[in-house]
Amino acid sequence: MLPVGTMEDEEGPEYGKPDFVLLDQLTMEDFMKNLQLRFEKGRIYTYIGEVLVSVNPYQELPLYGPEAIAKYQGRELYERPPHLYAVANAAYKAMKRRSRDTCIVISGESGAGKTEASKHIMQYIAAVTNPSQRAEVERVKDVLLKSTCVLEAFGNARTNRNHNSSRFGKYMDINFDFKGDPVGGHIHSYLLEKLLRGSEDQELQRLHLERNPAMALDSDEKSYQGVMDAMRIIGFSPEEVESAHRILAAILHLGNIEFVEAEENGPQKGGLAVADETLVGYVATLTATPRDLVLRTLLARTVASGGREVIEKSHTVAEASYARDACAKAMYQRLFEWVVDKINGIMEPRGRDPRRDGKDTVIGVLDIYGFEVFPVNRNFEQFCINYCNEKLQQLFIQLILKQEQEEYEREGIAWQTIEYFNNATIVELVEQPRRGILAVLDEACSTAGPITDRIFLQTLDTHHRHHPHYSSRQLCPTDKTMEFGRDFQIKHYAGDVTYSVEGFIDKNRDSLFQDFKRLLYNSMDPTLRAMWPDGQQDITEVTKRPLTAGTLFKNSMVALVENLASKPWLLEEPFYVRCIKPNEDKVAGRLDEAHCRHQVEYLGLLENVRVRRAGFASRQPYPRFLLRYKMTCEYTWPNHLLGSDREAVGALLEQHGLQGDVAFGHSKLFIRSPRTLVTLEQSRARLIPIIVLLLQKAWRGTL
Ligand code: AD9
Ligand code: MG
Repeated sequence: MLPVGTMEDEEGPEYGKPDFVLLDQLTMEDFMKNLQLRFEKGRIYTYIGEVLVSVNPYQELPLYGPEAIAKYQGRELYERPPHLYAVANAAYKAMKRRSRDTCIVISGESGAGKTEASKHIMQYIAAVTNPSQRAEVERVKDVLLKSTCVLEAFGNARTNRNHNSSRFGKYMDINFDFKGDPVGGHIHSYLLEKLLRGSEDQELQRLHLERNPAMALDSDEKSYQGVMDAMRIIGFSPEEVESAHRILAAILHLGNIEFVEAEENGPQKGGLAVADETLVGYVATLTATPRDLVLRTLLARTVASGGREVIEKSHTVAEASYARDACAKAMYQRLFEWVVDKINGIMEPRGRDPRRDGKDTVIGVLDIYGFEVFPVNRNFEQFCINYCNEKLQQLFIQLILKQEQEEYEREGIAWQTIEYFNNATIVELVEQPRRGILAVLDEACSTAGPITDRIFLQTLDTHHRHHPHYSSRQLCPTDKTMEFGRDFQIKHYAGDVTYSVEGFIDKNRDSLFQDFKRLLYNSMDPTLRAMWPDGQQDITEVTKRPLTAGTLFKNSMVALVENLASKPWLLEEPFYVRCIKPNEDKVAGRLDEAHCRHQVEYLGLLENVRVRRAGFASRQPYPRFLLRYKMTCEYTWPNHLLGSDREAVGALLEQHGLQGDVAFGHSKLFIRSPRTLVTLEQSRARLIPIIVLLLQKAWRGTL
């Protein structure tokens, strides 16, 4: 267990360096030593400039709560020991100061503490806003906090890497008014795995829906009830909560339905039958649909056979099982999306008029599923998760390593280039048009006639036989970790992962027969019906082939990264939390050196420190710098008479004795250490009350 440090503790030398930038020497050994030392003393947070490195303690530490929050409120980043609250506070202040959108990106592998971090950030923001207790703002804050619990109930699962693993990515925008109070929010969700599948009993237990046909609808289980209560408090109507409950139960019973070949001389005359028809009855009741229609939809599908003629085609046992699973998954997905939409509706900023209220600004918090390497179960969803992490790593590289260095060059600042591994080539391998893995997969899915996973794999092999990050048993016959004709491997930035292609095509195609959609659209339950607008379509209507799961996922990732990259924090203040998982066993207080070293390596943290050390904590265009600090210098207040803004900035810094800590770019000032900014900020803070007083006097004098 870790010693329990208190917030009072100063950052003395015995706690190591609070910022890796301050290390005397920068080797992997020094980095790890500092990380370890701090961790052992209960200091799980350390900066790299404004990037926060966080190690999951796997135990409750007294670092959070109102008292701790008060210590960070309104402070500068470096005034207190490193903390998530400091980052939340810095992002919040940056947004208020500039009236511009900002964003906090939380990354790290599965179980590293991303979701917990995002909750602490939300708690901080909720605690420091709305001092005047406006009812509407209180309502929004309440929904923001409570929605997490509801979304987790629907969207998290127990994996062997994390007992509360996010199976959906979440990008949450919080809207603030000009006072800096939250007035609304919006969640973008990236659901990945449709959880309730035949074998995943644990998921069902999580929702306390046991595989028991006699399951009572009014389950009295506490946490399940807690979720339903939270839904009501947030603003779901009792009917909606009831519907959600029924839909979950229906999905469960649906998943239990088994198919058998009917007896030759039975009523089905040798066709397909369900093993236990009571389950069909449950599903029908719970979905408010006709029982015989449910049965028919399970056993056969309608196909248009030219013109307007429609015929019914009986399933085989395998087809029926596949269709049943597809339906259960789709119902779950629609339910989840409906929950998210509903929360978004409730959090939508109300009655706001930009002319009267000014424009809202936004803080985005990104918490997405972390990189995963499992010994088994290396499936399509994991492939998507890991691709997502490649995209985010790419963004990090772009922002922190590449653009930063490019800007120094552009601004004419002397600079020694720092090498780093750029994962762009892996992102390409996955998403490149035509040859990329997703494109080849789509191609395989659109081919008429039987196409096997094996052919898909062969095509990949042909396209990528020379790719340095791609391999398969065919291409590398000696590598026994892969199986012939089944596996391929990607050398991800975070490690090698072997994927089995089994099921890739099915999961990507993700097709659900129109009959199910129609069945659910015709439900008497208005909530369920509303989830299936596409069930309205007639079978004879020419339908476009829906986008594949892989393409939908890729599009959402591209949109996400574009959205993040469009925020103005881009170069000025990237707020990043890099989470590290200390050991594989989820035990408190143990930091496995090799395990962490690997994460430090692939997260590019050492390179991050190097760029940071060689570089500058802050940069600002000259006019903006002057606007903020001109009152701290007699040559620049109220306006300077010097030749250029650049000269004026020079004079100002000289007066403070800070000229040694900066470099003058073509259009921007680069400030090396954050302390310089703190000094300037303090000087400004001292002067503002005096200036306000003077202005008030002057104003009265002229009256
Ligand atoms: V995944 O990619 O969604 O599978 P996360 O989100 O990175 O993963 P999560 O935040 O869920 O991980 O953390 C995993 C567990 O570590 C939590 O359930 C807590 O038990 C534990 N944890 C994480 N952070 C903290 C912390 N700051 N203090 C105490 C923590 N425990
Ligand atoms: Mg998570």
